[in-house]
Amino acid sequence: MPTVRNSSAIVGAARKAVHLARSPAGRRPRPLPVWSLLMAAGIVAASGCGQVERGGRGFARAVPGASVQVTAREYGFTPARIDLARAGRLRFVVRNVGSLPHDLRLRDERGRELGGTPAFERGSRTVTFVLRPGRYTYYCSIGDHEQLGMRGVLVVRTR
Ligand SMILES: [Cu+2]
Repeated sequence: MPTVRNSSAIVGAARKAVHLARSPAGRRPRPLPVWSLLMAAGIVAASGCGQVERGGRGFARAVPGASVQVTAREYGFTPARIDLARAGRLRFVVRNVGSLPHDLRLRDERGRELGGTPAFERGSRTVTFVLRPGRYTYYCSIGDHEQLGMRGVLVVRTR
């Protein structure tokens, strides 16, 4: 977490310096290149106080015909794993709680695209799949979001 420590306030009577250090421009961290965000993500996730985390969390069980609520954010889906008891229909209700546009798309284990939601910025979108047994990946197709953690595993059981 970038913080501004104002040592000049302690050292001197330099009121002007204090003012400068406390100005909004001084406080606001500059935009970071992607590599440093990646590095920071690990630290932030460990300290548990950040908005940028890498990867999703949680696990959900569903039965055919059910809806599963999935939240999308930078950068992960929650739950990050879904278990469908057997083949059938599954509806994703995807809520974007992040600050960037996201989508949720699905591919099978051969990498075939099975569709998904459009990219959206606020609120929810739904998408329904009719699924055979197997292992699927749901992911965000925007930019490098998948590599940053927006990926989950859906397993459809045989029985
Ligand atoms: Cu995304």
